[in-house]
Amino acid sequence: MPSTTDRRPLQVLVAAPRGFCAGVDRAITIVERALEIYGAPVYVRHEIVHNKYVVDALKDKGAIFVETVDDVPNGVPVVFSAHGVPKAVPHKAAERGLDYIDATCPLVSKVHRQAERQVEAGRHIIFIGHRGHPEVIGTFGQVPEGTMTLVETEADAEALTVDDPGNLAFLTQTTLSVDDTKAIITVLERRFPDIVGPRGEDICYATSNRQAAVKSIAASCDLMLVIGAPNSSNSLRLVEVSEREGTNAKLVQRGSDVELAWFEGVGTLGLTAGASAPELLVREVVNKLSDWFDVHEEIIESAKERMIFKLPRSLEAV
Ligand code: 0CM
Ligand code: SF4
Repeated sequence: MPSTTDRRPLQVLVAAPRGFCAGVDRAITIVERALEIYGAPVYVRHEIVHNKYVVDALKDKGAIFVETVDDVPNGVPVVFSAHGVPKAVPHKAAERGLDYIDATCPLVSKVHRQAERQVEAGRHIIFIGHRGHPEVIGTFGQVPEGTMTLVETEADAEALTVDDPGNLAFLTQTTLSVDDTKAIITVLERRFPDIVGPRGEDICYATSNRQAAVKSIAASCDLMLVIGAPNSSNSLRLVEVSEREGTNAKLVQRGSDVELAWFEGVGTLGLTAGASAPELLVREVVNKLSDWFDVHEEIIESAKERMIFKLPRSLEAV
């Protein structure tokens, strides 16, 4: 480690907003409250949010993570993750007589309700999202099979064929790239002028604010570090946003992932965190950088966030 006198300066522009959103905060609190109320173990279907540190911390408190309700023993409560679940999942839990608590982010649930409404209105839904992502699986699971078609790219939207072009609606995953989604919607609206959709899209406030914050600092940075997990859609989008602004970006899960070799020629570093990454990991990365550099931190705030989501009534009342 260089001594305090020979460390060279490193300017660190810390994006704001970054890190936890209201949906993640709520989902983690739900698991913690469930552990207090029921006692350990509490089962959680899928990572409550896509962050290993968060998941490991809850494991230490007595949470057990599984991918299917089939793996939850009788008589223990189960929490559904922030990303949402197909309708079949709570049905199955109810059939088994399990106590379940739904930690689906209210902004994801809003998309679920929109999907139901559009199908009730007789429209076929074009859903913009990433194949295989749990949120996409959950939203598809709100409507009967065959009533929703996935579109991932502009090319998909160009190639799409539909039976009834006058009776279409579009919806989106909450954690997409704002720019890519706009481009896909433009193609859909050009090809199917009668298509209806939400105002703008369903990308959530946290996703768009974090992307805007990265955009506002990227041009001033020689490198961007995004703290987040490789399976975190909103975190991956932050890497893309930075790279499209011409600034090389690296996704890191925590301080120990950061490599000194990345900093050759880097005078200004951008730093942000996905919606599922705790601030503690941002501090960990800054501390790691301080081992090598004389760090000058500056917070660049592009928006204020005051969103808070209520807990489910069953947990609030106890
Ligand atoms: O959807 P994504 O992969 O970005 O999930 P995450 O757990 O990283 O972030 C929070 C959420 C949701 C829904
Ligand atoms: Fe909800 Fe957006 Fe946070 Fe996902 S990223 S939990 S949709 S607020």
